[in-house]
Amino acid sequence: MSGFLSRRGLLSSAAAVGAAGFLTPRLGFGQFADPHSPAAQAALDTSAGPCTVPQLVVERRTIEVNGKAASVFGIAGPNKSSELILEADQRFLFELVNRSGEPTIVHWHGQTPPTDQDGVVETGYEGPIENGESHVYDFATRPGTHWMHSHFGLQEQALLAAPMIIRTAEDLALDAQEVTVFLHDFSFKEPSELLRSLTGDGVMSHERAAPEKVSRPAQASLTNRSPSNPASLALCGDVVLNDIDYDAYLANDRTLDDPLVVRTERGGRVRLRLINGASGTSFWIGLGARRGEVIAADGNPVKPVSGSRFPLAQGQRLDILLEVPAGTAVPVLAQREGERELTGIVLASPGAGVAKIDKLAKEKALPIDLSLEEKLEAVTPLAARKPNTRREISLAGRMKPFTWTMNERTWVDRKDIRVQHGQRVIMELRNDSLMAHAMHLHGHCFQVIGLEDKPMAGAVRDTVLVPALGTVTIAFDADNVGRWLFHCHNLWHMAAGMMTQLVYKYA
Ligand SMILES: [Cu+2]
Repeated sequence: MSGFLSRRGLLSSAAAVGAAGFLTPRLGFGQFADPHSPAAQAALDTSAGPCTVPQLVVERRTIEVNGKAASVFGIAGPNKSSELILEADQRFLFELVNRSGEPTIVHWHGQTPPTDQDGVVETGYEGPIENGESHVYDFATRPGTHWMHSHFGLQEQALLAAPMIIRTAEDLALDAQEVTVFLHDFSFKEPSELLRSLTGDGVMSHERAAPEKVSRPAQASLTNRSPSNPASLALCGDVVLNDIDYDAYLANDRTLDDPLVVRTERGGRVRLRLINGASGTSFWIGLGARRGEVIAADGNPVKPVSGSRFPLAQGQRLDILLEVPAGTAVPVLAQREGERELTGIVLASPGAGVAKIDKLAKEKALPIDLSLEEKLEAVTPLAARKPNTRREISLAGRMKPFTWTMNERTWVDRKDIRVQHGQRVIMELRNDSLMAHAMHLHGHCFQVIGLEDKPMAGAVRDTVLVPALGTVTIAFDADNVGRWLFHCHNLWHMAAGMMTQLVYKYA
């Protein structure tokens, strides 16, 4: 279990240091990869005095949605902002304090910390942080647009999530105004009630019979699948896009009734940091008549790809550079796949008028797809080497009963994916179901090396869309020893079993 000292642990050791209430956070040294880290050094320094580790506080807060008050979670940083921004040379050194009123744990999505600091309970290194207690985290960061969210129960649905931006010197040299757009889906219903609406009686589906696999059409017909190919959509006539009927879609906690309006600076050059923090919704990001350049996917630089409409699955991030001409306002809109609902923000040059934006697009959006993924190319690909092992992962499941599996097993019945330290691992993710899945591997970045039957040297990222009945192949190096979760980032699919564990020890 946890190697971290909880708040209670700190207090119970207070007598030993005789300074209850003003304790230097102490760390379990054996737990940290780098004993020379500032936290480890601070803990060694008995003259350090009052607590100097900054806090991230999980708490409840009230926002307004559709004119009504809504109680949600939040993560407040040292300056009370919910957006955490660190410079690339800063370690992630925080005391995560839980004042939410219930147990929680927070995962650092996009970071590759030592396995016992991943912010999950399922792998057994950490326990839940009880209300009023805390954990201290200390690890080297990975630059880019990332986020942090609860990995406990269904709290992510109630907005226990926030942006985490790690800025590099190159980012600052871009001389672009940075604008973070954090997307979410919102319901006034309790998350447990939403899950019950899917499972029927609230009984988790892993207690049910194994799900069926859908028989896949011939591979040849899959290669031509695209939204611009209507025949391909007919092929997937029974594809399901969305599990939950939400009440609203949020961008930075706001709807288009009262969107965030950002006044542009620096000649209108903007770097959007888009984060899909929604629990069950994939979006199309639209820039209207403007075009932008994708420069990073999941925080990892890609060769620029120009466009005006970009798919963004749950958990994924995109960095987009664009110009906002003087005298204009540019809405940055996110449309729910398969539906008309919109959310977003407005970039407006100084003095430009901002018109009211309809919350419904004129037409329903198509399913999100791999049209952007197939154009992405990593600036820093994986080093060329021969793979050591190749694994096939079947993604399957169905709506009734609501059951989702990896290799025909739910989380509780899982067979761990065991590899060896130092191996180059290839994974072929085959979606044998009629819903898309946004697959997220903890603790690693992988490179997309194949879409359907087409090899490629694609983006390096941590979350990839595997469309209904599609196949995506990824490669990664087993260079971060431990037990790591691998799951669908649709919260409902994860809750209904679609999660497994990657395991390896030091060679
Ligand atoms: Cu899924």
